[in-house]
Amino acid sequence: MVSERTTLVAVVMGSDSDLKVMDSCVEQLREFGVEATVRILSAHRTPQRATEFAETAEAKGIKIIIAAAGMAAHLAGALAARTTLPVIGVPLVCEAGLGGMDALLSTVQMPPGVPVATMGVGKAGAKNAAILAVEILALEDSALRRKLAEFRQLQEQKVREKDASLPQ
Ligand code: RP5
Repeated sequence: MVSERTTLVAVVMGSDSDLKVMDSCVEQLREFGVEATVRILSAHRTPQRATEFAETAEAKGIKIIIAAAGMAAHLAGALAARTTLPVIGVPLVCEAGLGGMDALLSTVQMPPGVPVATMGVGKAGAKNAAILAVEILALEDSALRRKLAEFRQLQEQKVREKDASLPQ
């Protein structure tokens, strides 16, 4: 993982307890050759640091922020309030929480004017956040567009192989 250097994507999470799920986001980005800045910042526990990060991200060259949190997951929305960079939210399941529904609603139900592109809960959402970030970057990067096409082909091939392996 990369901390605080010029990267196009930042992966921010509310706690180190989120790392075990968000590692799959960072790894998925890496599979496309995209290294991420990774930060632990909390909308509630480190509000000033989170604000400072959002307000300076664009000047540091970051193009997309992926923000993940559990419970009352206000991190993605709080960052989105302080930048016009696209923010992708990943709601996470937390043991002390309500099975992810708490984080999902806290992340997705943004008021009009401040969008957060909210993914599904947990690991699937973490991986999709990475893929969506790559799709956004690919709008201006033909090499990434080719990698996305290959990724889709490989994914299709795997399912076809599983289908073919079933007893007829
Ligand atoms: C959220 O609270 C974090 O994103 C995490 O999912 C949850 C619990 O945090 P810890 O108590 O494990 O630090 O802010």
